[in-house]
Amino acid sequence: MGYKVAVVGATGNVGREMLGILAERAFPADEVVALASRRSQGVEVSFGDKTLKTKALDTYDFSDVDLCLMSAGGEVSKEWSPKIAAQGAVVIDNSSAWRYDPEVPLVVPEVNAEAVRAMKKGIIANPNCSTAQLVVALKPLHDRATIKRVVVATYQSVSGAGKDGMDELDRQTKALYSLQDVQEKKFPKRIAFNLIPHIDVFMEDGYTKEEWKMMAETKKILDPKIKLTATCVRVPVFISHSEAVNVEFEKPITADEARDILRAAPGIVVIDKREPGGYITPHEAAGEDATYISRIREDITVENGLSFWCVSDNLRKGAALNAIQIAESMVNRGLLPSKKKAA
Ligand code: 11C
Repeated sequence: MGYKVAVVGATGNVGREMLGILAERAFPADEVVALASRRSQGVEVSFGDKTLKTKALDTYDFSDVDLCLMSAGGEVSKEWSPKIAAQGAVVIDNSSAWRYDPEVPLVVPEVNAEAVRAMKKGIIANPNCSTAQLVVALKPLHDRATIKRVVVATYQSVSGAGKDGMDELDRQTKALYSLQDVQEKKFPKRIAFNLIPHIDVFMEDGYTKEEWKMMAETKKILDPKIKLTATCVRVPVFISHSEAVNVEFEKPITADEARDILRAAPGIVVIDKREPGGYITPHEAAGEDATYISRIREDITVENGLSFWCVSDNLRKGAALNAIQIAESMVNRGLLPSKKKAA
């Protein structure tokens, strides 16, 4: 007997991806329901080879739902996650609403799957997409050589900003090719044939919130002692975030050792030939599950340092896939109760 699963935000980029991945990985669900705001009620979404009609979140009865995958933004999550959890469903939330709450585990299964056991509110948080792929890459290196400091520059695709972000890159690119005026709506500057060193709001210290999230979330998921500084940049790529990562370790580690460790680590594919094309690009990572690592080399300016390139599909490992992997890891550990089974 399987689970009843609700996907909230089912018409968005990540919600659609969640439905696709639930079907693709044959998650043990007897029933999957697609939910969204009243505005999207009746919109049809794909679930494997089936089509689901989206129902309205605010009138839905969650009393027989076991698992709720939320991807409807922070405000909706703040209001609805506690209400849904109070009806006995485990909520895995993709927004930033609960990530920094000490009673809410923030989980990337390859790194801290056991953290789900500390769930107190019935809510588990999924990290920001740029953090998820980074901690998958850092974890096995940290276990081996203990990370002191990370310096990361991101190259983040427009799908991180939702469907509106993708539409804006598409619209501006077409406008430029047909010699029309380019209009900026979603992003503060032109994104087509350009890049923007600003994601999310500015904070008082000059970092952006996206940069702050990478620091705070890496500490919570991996190790609070790790120092991290980030520069987050939006680039004219539709899907997959890329990161140039520099790491300083306490203990010595060579590039060859790091390559072997990363090759053996869960969720990682190393593509690292020191020749033209011997590395991964965002275009190739789109639609894939892995976190790809390339360009692994020793940093010649510090004693124990490495630099590498890290790419992953932000809608999959950075969001929908990670949420479903959390649920799967709970199922495998007997930590996701089924209401039907209990009845
Ligand atoms: C972006 N990383 O690329 C963001 C999107 O906190 O879940 C995800 C924001 C978040 O714009």
